[in-house]
Amino acid sequence: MSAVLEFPVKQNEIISYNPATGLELGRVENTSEADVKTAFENGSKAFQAWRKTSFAERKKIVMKAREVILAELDEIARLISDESGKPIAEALSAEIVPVLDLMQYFARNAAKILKPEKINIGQLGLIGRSSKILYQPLGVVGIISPWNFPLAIPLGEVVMALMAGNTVILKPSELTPLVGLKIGEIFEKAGLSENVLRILTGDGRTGAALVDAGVNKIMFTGSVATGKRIAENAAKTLTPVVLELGGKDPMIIFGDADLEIAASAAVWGAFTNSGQACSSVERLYVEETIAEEFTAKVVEKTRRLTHGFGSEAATDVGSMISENQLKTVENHVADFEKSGAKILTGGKRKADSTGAFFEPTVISQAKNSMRGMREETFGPTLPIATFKTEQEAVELANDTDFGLTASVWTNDLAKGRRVAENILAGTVTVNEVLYTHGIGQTPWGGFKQSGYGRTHGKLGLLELVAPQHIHVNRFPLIPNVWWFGYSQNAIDTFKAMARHFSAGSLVQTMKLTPQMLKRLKELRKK
Ligand code: TXE
Repeated sequence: MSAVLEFPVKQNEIISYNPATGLELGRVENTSEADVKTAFENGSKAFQAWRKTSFAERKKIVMKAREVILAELDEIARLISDESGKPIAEALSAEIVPVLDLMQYFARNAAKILKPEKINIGQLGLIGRSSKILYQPLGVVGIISPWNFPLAIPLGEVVMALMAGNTVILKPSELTPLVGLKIGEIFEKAGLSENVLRILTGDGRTGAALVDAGVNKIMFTGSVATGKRIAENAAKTLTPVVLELGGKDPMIIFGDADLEIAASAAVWGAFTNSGQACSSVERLYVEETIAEEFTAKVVEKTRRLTHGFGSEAATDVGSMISENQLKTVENHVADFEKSGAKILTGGKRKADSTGAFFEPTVISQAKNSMRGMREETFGPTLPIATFKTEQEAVELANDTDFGLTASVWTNDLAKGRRVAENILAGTVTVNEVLYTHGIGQTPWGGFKQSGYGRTHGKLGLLELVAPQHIHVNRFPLIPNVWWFGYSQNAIDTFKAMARHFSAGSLVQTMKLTPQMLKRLKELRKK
């Protein structure tokens, strides 16, 4: 790893390393504030033409981009693996497969989801008024993305923003800039002009400049601390933001669950992507009666995992993203030990490794008071605690500042649903774990410190448009009864309206007719 730490970094360039080997993969620009501003101006100009394109034209480009990805499948999977450390298998299963599905879904369905919508305005509709909502594109959308899913997270958001008629500036993580640039290349090959989608590589300063540039929306995925900073800066220009800020996601295992399946799910949910997923299992609560049997299965399955280079086909768990990230995991594990928890397997950096490899680690006797049960670890640890009752399980799960996802395991689906509805998290799965970011059709986002706003699904697409209400009076021949010319008669009319018109019933409204006619006669004289 010394190459990573000792290499001289120039201010205006960023070096991308393979975290498994410490070797340099390439160098990219650390984009300056001035260049961010220019990119924003170009994006704003390009928006004027892009907003007028039809859904069919946008769909054609997105579907072409899918073909480019499919044609370069191996190369793209390898690049993701090299730059992030994750196994090639996961670059395919957790990034490329779901994002290809998201692309076809929004390419085919954005027009339907964003179709102008007529609103039932009740009694006013009977007197010639009509209302509808148009979903207007916002302008330039700024996407600031992390390194843990360097393709799927930004590409999904890029596609949704483009389909909604926006132009986009994407600032990928400084740890995975080459995958970010690849997204630009894919769309360039699909025939999209550079100013409709611009990739600006850079570090946090480039991200901050994008927030300040005047973009019309920021879509951010990353840490709570950076999310708060972005929200604060965006407030100065009233730039709306969507914040996806990670989690401390609980998994609850009831005694009636299939223990073999639940144990496999826990191991995958905690260690896939080396535990660096915002919906990773970060806390596991198992019913006391089965805790011993379940934990033994988890430990056995964890010991069978192949830990190594992501480039090798049989690797289950690859390297972490960086030395910094690994240190957080080391600190949390040390704190677990110090506070009385037991390390059952793993617990240390992989011996003789060239990169940021931390062994998949199972911990028992964890308590909610411990640091590793409260702060996001974002690494390959699975701390296990026990509970006695359903109520206690819910209380333990909700005892956190975060609320991104949670999972409940039981063969009693009524109990599963009941518990799910009592957990404060944006997504709760029953007998499933972690993977729903991969369902592009469903909303993604959190409660509490996990952020606000949604990505994915209809709700995510609606974040990328401005709802515009168009109201029309088709018979502008008579004045409205509530216009000027107030009098006792007007007041009597408004009282009658309060009683009858506002009741939301046609029969009630009809009772108003004589009073209305009296008021209209009065208005005609004024
Ligand atoms: O995140 P940052 P980091 C969590 C996880 C991890 C921690 C730190 O716990 O350990 O965050 O990771 C850009 N204005 N998650 O340091 O700093 C930055 O360049 C504008 C959870 O990587 O939040 C990068 O593109 N932008 C998570 C992006 O923000 C700024 C995924 C994320 O970086 C900026 C990743 C600024 N002032 C980490 N400063 C999830 N929700 O899935 C930085 N950036």
